[in-house]
Amino acid sequence: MIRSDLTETMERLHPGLLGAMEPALSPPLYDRSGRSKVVHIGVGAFHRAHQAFYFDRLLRAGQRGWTIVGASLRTPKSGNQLNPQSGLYTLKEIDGENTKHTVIGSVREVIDAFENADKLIEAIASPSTQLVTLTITEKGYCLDPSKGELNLDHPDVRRDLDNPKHPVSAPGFLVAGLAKRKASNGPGLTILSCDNLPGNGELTERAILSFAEKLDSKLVDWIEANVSFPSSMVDRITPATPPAALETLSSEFGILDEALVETEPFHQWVIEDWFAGERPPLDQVGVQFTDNVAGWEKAKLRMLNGAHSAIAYLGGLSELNFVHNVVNAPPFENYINHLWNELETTVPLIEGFEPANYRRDLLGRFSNRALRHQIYQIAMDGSQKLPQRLIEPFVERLANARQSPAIALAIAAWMRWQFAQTLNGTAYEVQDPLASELSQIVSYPETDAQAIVSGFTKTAVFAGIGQAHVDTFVEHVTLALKHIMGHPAIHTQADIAQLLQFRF
Ligand code: CS2
Repeated sequence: MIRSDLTETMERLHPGLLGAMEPALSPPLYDRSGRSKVVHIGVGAFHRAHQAFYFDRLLRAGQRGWTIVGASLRTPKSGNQLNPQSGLYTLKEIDGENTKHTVIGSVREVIDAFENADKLIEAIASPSTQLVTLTITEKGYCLDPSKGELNLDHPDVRRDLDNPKHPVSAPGFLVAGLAKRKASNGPGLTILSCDNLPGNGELTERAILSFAEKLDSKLVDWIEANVSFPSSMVDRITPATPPAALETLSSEFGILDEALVETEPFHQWVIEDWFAGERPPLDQVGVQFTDNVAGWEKAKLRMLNGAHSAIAYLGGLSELNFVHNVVNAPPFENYINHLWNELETTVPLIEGFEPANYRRDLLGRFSNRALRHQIYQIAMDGSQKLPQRLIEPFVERLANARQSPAIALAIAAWMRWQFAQTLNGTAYEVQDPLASELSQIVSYPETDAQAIVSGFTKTAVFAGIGQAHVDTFVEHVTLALKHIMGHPAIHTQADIAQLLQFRF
């Protein structure tokens, strides 16, 4: 909540302030008018720190039209933050004492698609739209997480297939927009997923085509001929904005910005070079276009996100609360290095990717204490994240006769997380689309680690393991889960060291 005296006394950020704005806020002084070439679904903190930041750079470099019409599918929150500010917001890059402010101008407006579905469908169909970008989180694709295919039994998908003109899901909106674009003989379009899923372009394409197939085979042909789905690797650590950050900005600059986002200085975007619409010249502002994005995706999903999830569950069970607390605890630094030794063997060779430097930089990024990145935020939706981050590398190593105690410990920690109680007995809520199914598994007799692990392996989360490896998987993860379940409360660094001291 923002303090009410601020909302009453401070002037809300709006375009009229830009002309006289302090240079320290780097106001966007370019032309924001005209039709937008980009539609973006999911205008949360990550989009504002990443894609919208790159498009702002492009506009500052003099490229016209690459403004963004945003849309939110579920809640009016981002529209309420951004629309009264005509889409303007401050991006604050922070690391230690260093801070850099930029008022971003690339977002023009946010459509509340829950209330106004037609407006988003029209924006996708509009001939001026060249690119639709997505940050809808892993669960927004309505996939079966183990198969990577559209889950036709997903309640939102079923609802949208019965009601294709009034969708609620992202696949439903995309297909409705494409159907309208086809009906008006619109030009080609690029749909670019920016979520942390491997082969995110291919997954999106398959999901859209299988949705469209249920409605109209001619639409499938049109999509195949006119729409491209490049994969992309996106990276920038961006926590949810704490309310205190709004107060700091108000006291420093005298403006109220309800859409403020704090992020780290680092940013990276690698995009597969496959565009059906006009290609934004993002290479001018640091984006890498490539024919082979898969290697980069794997490297980032396993080394960064895999370590993030391990930090979240093991650190969460130890009540360390923030990522920087976890990596600054010496036993954890040691554990993360073991984890990376294991994960690194599953990352392909990529030109420009130096594992040793990448690991060093990651440790530096994780220890950014100014970011105050809550591990609870990373722990959310684990059922959608674990397969690509930790389970696949574990199984790939098993196939090469390699054991992975550090990965096993992280997977077991995720299972222990479903108990909804830390090792010290503090209760929390597990936020996950499968939370209720998962909570039934941990209500097995609590002492029976093997029954719990076997129960989990029967869920969709673990369906990718394959018959050949399931027994070894259960055996190894059971040992790790027993180790965690037998662990006493955490009071000291020595307790943490003991928790992380796990070998087969
Ligand atoms: C994190 C990511 O919340 C999570 O699951 O691992 O959001 C991570 O911070 C980003 O992928 C960094 O680019």
